Amino acid sequence: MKALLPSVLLASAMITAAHAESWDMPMAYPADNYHTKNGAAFAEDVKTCSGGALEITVHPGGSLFKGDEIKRAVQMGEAQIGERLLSAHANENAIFAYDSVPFLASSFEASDKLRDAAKPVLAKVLADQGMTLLYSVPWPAQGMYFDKEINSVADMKGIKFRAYNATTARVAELTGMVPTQIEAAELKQALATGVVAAMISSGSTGVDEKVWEDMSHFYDVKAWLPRNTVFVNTAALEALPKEVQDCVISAAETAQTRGTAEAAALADGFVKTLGDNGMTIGAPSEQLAADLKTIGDTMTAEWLEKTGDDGKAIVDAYMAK
Ligand code: PCA
Repeated sequence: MKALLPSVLLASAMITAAHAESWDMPMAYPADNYHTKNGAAFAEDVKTCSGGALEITVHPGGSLFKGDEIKRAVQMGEAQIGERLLSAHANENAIFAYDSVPFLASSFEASDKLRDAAKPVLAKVLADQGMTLLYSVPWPAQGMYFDKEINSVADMKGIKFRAYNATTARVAELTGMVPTQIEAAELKQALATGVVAAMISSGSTGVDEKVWEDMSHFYDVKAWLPRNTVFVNTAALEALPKEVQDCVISAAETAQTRGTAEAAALADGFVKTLGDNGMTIGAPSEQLAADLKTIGDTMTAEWLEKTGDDGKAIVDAYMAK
């Protein structure tokens, strides 16, 4: 009888392996971006803590679903889990732009507080769409890129501007620029062909896309820190054994901490790399800073108006932290 035991164990291990779940995790940014590497590390952690019962395959660079398709794909269960810049879906629900309210939270520390303040509302909005919020990681503070010196909003008139969400498109409108929404995966091409000549983004994306080949000036205005958010189809999560669900949740917590630390550690180096490659790096002129502050105030009021009680709850909870 005793001798049978190991083979029984072996058989049950084989059954587990045979029933290993495979999930696809579409991501929109390049494989060597820290968000994507963090997602890959999360997938590794899940494999380990689930004892191989759940394998997550990361698909970087919009290769499985393009950035603007990822949220819907997860909602529909075409992918079980995914990462998305949720603020790009603010036209559907302005709450998704909580991380892009100009000058509300413009340091990593403030951004973490805002994330925690927004968590209950954001989790509910996603839950109502059949998705579970797992973790989010900030981009470094957003600066403005141009192909010439800019000292005021008046200097921006007519510039073709790459937007990545409704907030950036609104900045363009309020500054007299002409916005076109373009995913990071298509950004290089759009710059090279002159479709756009300016944008708001972090040093991270500037370095990923070697934007010094097409733009010359970076103004570190620290407008906000947008986030990439990882969420899972709730039915897919709940179909897992309880211990595997717990493993996903705890690996997500680890990923959020690791990714946030990584973003903070890398931020200054990205801006330095822009300079090393010939870009002029500067703080905005007094006039430009004042102009942007006025625009920021307008946009904050617009966001609060659109989001009503939910937006107010987020800002109140944030201010109380
Ligand atoms: N990079 C992303 C979003 C914000 C950022 O810093 C992008 O430009 O698409």
